[in-house]
Amino acid sequence: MGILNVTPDSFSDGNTLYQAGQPVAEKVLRRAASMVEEGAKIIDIGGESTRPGASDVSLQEELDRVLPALELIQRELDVIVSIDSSTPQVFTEAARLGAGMLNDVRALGRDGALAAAAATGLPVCLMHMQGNTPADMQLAPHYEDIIAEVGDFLRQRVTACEQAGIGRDRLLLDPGFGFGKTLEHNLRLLNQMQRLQSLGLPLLVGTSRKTMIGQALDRPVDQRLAGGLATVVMAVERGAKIIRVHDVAATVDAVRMTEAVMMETKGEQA
Ligand code: 9MG
Repeated sequence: MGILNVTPDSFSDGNTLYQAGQPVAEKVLRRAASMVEEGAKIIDIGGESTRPGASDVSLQEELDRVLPALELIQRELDVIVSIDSSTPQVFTEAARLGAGMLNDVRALGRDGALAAAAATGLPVCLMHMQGNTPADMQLAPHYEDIIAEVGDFLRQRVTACEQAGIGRDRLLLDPGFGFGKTLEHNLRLLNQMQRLQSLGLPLLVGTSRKTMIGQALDRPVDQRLAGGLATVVMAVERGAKIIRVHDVAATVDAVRMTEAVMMETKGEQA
């Protein structure tokens, strides 16, 4: 899954895709096309910054950022478009324009989100975040057993989805690296992520260029690729099925190599 941020304040890839209140069409298309060429099967378009401390975006602004980019990519490229949003009206409009998936860092927790997502008929990724919003999530994250607590939260959200008419066959789960978690929490979460496989749903993971890599290696955001690839290898080995990244080509190689080694082990046992 390649990341396409159409926000003025993306923490990791600058603001090059968005100027003067609207996505810059040629840049959006060029970035999306190059990620597809490099092997991305899904493009995740986001119009709300979810970095720690980011402020809210209005509904109209989010629609103005996301929908033109979605329409353009739908028209020009053969790829599944995921919509990174927590906003019911964005779900509805994006589904109408042909989006293939919803990716919600608030796990459909906003008012009306469960019903709106259910009505789209689309697959949904439910992500764990401690704290209610990106604005407050890093204030004082605390866990007794992070894997158990992330697992409990995701299990509850799956139940809420099922009650709202979103079947398990439409759900993916994400432990939410960096969302209400310290470095130690993120390291423990990655180290023991295989325990989340017991939830019985596909796992999606996003660590690309995140602060956890910067903190562990003391690297600025533009020097986190090697650290990020290490986390990708570990996540795939622990059961991740979709990896959300900025650097698609390098990640595809890392995933393919990891899978080649994993398949060899399976062959030996057969
Ligand atoms: C939007 N967004 C930013 N980070 C993310 C992550 O780790 N997972 C998912 N699903 N979405 C994310």
